[in-house]
Order: sequence, then C-alpha cells, then structure tokens
Amino acid sequence: MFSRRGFLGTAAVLAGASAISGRVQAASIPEAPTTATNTMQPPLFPSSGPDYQPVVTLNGWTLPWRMNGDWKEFHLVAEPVLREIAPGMKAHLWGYNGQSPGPTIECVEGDKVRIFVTNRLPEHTTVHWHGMLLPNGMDGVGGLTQPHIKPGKTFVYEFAMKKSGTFMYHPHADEMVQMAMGMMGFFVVHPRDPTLHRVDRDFVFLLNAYDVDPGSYVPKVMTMSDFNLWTWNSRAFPGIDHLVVRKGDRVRVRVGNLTMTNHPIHMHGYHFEVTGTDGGWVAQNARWPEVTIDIPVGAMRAYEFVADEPGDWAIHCHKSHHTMNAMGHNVKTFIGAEQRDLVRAIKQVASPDFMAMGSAGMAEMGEMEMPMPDNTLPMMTGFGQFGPLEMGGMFSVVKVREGLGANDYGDPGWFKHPAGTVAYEIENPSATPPRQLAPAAPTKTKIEMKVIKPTNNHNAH
Ligand SMILES: [Cu+2]
Repeated sequence: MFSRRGFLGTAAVLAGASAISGRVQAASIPEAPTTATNTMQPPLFPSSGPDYQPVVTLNGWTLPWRMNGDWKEFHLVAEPVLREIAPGMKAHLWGYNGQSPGPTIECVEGDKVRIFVTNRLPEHTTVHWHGMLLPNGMDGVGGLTQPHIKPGKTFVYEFAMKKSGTFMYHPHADEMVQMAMGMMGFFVVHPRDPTLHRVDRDFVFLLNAYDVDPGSYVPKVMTMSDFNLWTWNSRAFPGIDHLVVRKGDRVRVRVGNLTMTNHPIHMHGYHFEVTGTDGGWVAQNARWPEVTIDIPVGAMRAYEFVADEPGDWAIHCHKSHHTMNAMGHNVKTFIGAEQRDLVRAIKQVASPDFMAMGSAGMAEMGEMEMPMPDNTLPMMTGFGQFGPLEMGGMFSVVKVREGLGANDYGDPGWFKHPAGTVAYEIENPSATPPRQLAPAAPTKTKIEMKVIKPTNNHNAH
C-alpha cells in the first residue's frame, strides 16, 4: 500500500487557506505518496465532490490528492524506480512516485487542478498533459512553453478540467530517453454528471515497450523498433493483472499507446463498442462494433461491453511477436527439418551451446526448462488450467464470473466450465465410422461442362 504519512496532516493545516491563486509557497507542497507494490490497488473513491466510479490501473494505483480551497492538489515525483516486469525479472526504469508507469491521476470535469512536479532524475524533465485542453503555458513542452525542470527543482502546473475523458502524461524533455525508460501515466477526467458514461468497472493500462538485454537491468534507450519486452503498464505476461469482472457489469477498458508502433488489442468472447478516444467520447450513434481495436501510436482508445458471458477470455495484442518475451529475431526457422545432425555440426564449428528452434514449431519451448541468464524472462511461459499458455508480453485474461461483489477485483481462480462445454478429444477415432455423404439424388438434367484453358494472356496461379 502507498504511504499517506503526513498527507492528511498537511491537509488539515491548510484547510483554512482557501484563497489560493497564482503562486504557492514551498511550505505548502503536499507530500508525495509513493508505492513499492506492483499489484493493482483498490479503486480510490472520491471523498468529496461529485460521485464517480473510479478506474483501476492494472498493476498500478491512483494518486491520492488533497483539497486546498477549491483546488485539487497532486504531487508527482519524477525519479528512478525499480519495477518488476514479471516474477523473475526486474528493470531499473524511470517513473513517478516509486513506479513505472506513474500513478493514475483522477479528477472531475470542472475541477481546478494543481500538480506539483518534483524532479529527482539526474537530468531535467517536464510533464506534458497529453490530450488535455489547457493554457499554452501549462502544456509542458520544455523550451517551447516553459523552462525545463532542473534536477532537484519543483514546478507547479495549474489548469481547469474543461471536459471529461481519458488523457495521458509524459515528459516533453529528452523524450526519447525518458519515455524509453518508462516515464508515463494515465490522467482520467470523470464527467461532472455521475450518470453520464457510467460503467461498473473501468480498467486502464498503457502499452509500453523496453529493450533489456538478457541478464541486464537497464533498457537500451536507442532501440527504435526491435524491443524485446512488450508490456502493459511496464509488466509482461504472466505478470499482468487479470481483468476481473462480475457477470452483468458494464465494463470499460481504456488503452493508451506510448510505444513506437501500433498494437491491435484483441479481446475474445465479446463484440465491444468503441466509445472514446483521447479527443473525447464517441457519440452514441457513431459507435462501432469491434473485436480488435488498433491503438495508434500516441493515442488512447476506450471500449465498452456488457459482461454477459462468463469465462476466462484472452485479451492480447494481435501482433504475435508482441505476445513473446525476450528472443533473438535471428533464430532460423527449422520447421520440417531433420536437425539432429545439423545441430551437432553447428556445435562443432560455432558455439557449444547452440540451440535450434524446434522442427515441429516452437511450442515445445513453452514447457522447456532452459538455463537462462539471471533476470531474464522465458520467451513464452505461463500456465492455465489445461497446460502451458506459450505466451509472453502483451497478454492477459478477462475473468468474467457470476456472483462477485461490486468492486471485488480479487482473483476468482480459473473458470469452472459447465459440463460438456469444453473442446474434447475423440477417444478412438478409428472406431468412429467415417461420415457418409448422402448419395446424390439421381438427376436427368444433362450438365454441360465448359473447360477453360489458360492462355498466355492469363497468368494462371
Ligand atoms: Cu503489439
């Protein structure tokens, strides 16, 4: 759990100081809560102001705030963090308040928000509020709209929430390095009218990617496309939280993409509707059905569905290389090859630890226990109730169950399939007579056949 030490105490001291405008004094900076945990924290319900259903952040948390007069005050600290990518692997990243991504910021349309940003990085930074409508000088583009925040310094951003929606935050200073190191977060603005766009469960996660050499701990920041860790909220399967849903709930999933390639996110078992982008809500009559939603680079997509079909439904990026962990892309394909002699020959001339991809495919690697460098995730891993999943990277499970409590996100275990609803093996296929086609009805109609021969003009494939 995060620490609230001093947080509430400071708020009490400041309760009377409501006439706040413009510059605030250093003494009145709220303490920055921090967390070391990488499991999803319970939703943070509002203690004042309009009611709303708070979001839950996969493997993350929402940043507590304090009211100071009519300002909602938050404190972000940009700093180096140690993030567990999945059990067995940690990475030295940069993030906010102890984690990468940073905590989700939640507030309400019409709120006046003041965000303190303290820089504990070894280089300067800024925070850009992606998609937010605000005064130009609050846009956070280092050099263009503000001076950079030097190490050790604290800046203040102040702006009003003009509209509800889903936004993101990230540095606009040495962006290539700072985003490759994991600096990003979600910024959710709830509608002022609690009945608008209401859902029962609201999940958020950011798509990000890292290139960490097997056995090392720091992402290579110069990598442009060949990342080896495809992550949601800086976690890879099987480290990504499941999306636990109560049967009958209306569910929203908000996905932001701050990687350098697009990710088609595919959810099994449902037809969902695209209901929002970081530009706003999609009008009711303009929503369209999907089973896969492509999330472009630098964009957010929100979709909704009613969870009426229980089960363990896979949700994943549909680029198959993005559901893999670290692998060498120069592994040769040997499907169908007899490679016993080949491997022996290569071992002699090249490397004694040479290992070829399986000749039947790569699935055998999902069950294999191979010696690996420390701090390295298997390329494909994870087990379900029926065996190995042979996955990695951007993969999780939507667990829809009957009879959960409202806001109960605890793991319900694997789905108990009703009898007779699981694909099954035929015990003795030879005992089953081959299916006979019904004899064609006798016909007296004469069928004329026309033979078309390929000519030189038509290239028959
Ligand atoms: Cu992808």
